[in-house]
Amino acid sequence: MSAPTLDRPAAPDERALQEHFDATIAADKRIEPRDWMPEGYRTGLIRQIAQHAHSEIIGMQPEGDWLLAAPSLRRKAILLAKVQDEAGHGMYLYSAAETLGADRADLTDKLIERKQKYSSIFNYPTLTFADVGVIGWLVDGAAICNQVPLCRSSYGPYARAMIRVCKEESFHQRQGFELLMTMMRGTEAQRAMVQDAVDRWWWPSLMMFGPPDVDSPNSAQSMAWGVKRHGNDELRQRFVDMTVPQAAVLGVTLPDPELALDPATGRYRFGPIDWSELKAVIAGNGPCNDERIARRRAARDGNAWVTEAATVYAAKRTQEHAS
Ligand code: BYC
Repeated sequence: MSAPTLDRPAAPDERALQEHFDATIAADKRIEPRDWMPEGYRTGLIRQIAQHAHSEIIGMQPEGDWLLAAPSLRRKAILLAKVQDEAGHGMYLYSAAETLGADRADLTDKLIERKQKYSSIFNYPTLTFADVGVIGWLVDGAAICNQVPLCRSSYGPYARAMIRVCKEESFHQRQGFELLMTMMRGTEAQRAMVQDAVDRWWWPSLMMFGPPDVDSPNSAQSMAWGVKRHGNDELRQRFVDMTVPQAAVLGVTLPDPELALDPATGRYRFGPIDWSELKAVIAGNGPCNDERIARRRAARDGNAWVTEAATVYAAKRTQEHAS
């Protein structure tokens, strides 16, 4: 019998690492933070997760605008819980980005300097309380369609964060639907308010899913790596198919004369989307882009002393433990 060797195995070369990564993806297993991963996978994930985290944090603003004007204590408590949930989602997502080596403060700076994006949907104003209901119903509904498949994303921390996020988004969608149903059973003026909000949010909600697949530079690679599980068009279609029957139950009209069930496919055909609007909003020229970023900047700068105090305190505690 030969003596066991004390030599450590040679570090696997880049090709072996790549093969192991490819096999993990092919077997539909998870990549975890300590695993080797191609640089493009890491930076692509940081890009998407940061964009997602920023969307949650900026997404607190349009609904947060109604916290002081909610029509009852019950509505205020529900809205407060929802807005706090969005903050929580942002925190899980920034934590997931940190497992890839990103720095949270740096990501916030990139958002404020407009070097990273957040969802176009949050650049529209919330003009009436019906907008709160429509955001819950349509925007959270779109988020569910988009994010449920992300629970199976190939990157472990992102997929696990999505499980909790999706559970909370389901509550958000139902509270939106319930609010709208209550308003639809109310006065003529309330029904008109709901219809007006639906008219304004419908098309932007469809744009949340991103450009059509043919114009989506990231989709193919992202799907090959199992980060995204479906293309933008398929998820948008799922959202339309889910939402049209719900609109009928609510008694609202979706603002698209071309919306019609295709008997051959059982799916709804819809009219053309104005992609120039999405491009303009992503480029920073939506109705509320400047306001959203200005508020986020004010929050970062105004609260810098808290971060500074916490950092000094943490350093002092570490020093005390070490001595
Ligand atoms: N808005 O190649 P593509 C929420 C960008 S929060 C802005 O298709 P990808 C909620 C895209 O980033 C919901 N930008 O990209 C919170 C890319 O630019 P970069 C947020 C958009 O990544 C509070 C470029 O256009 N959800 O639910 O394959 C209250 C080309 O696009 C948009 C997520 O973030 C857009 N609509 O696909 C209530 C979900 N669309 O990054 C609710 C996670 C595209 O190359 N993210 N862009 O500079 C995703 O699933 C994907 O990132 C997207 C885009 C489907 C959004």
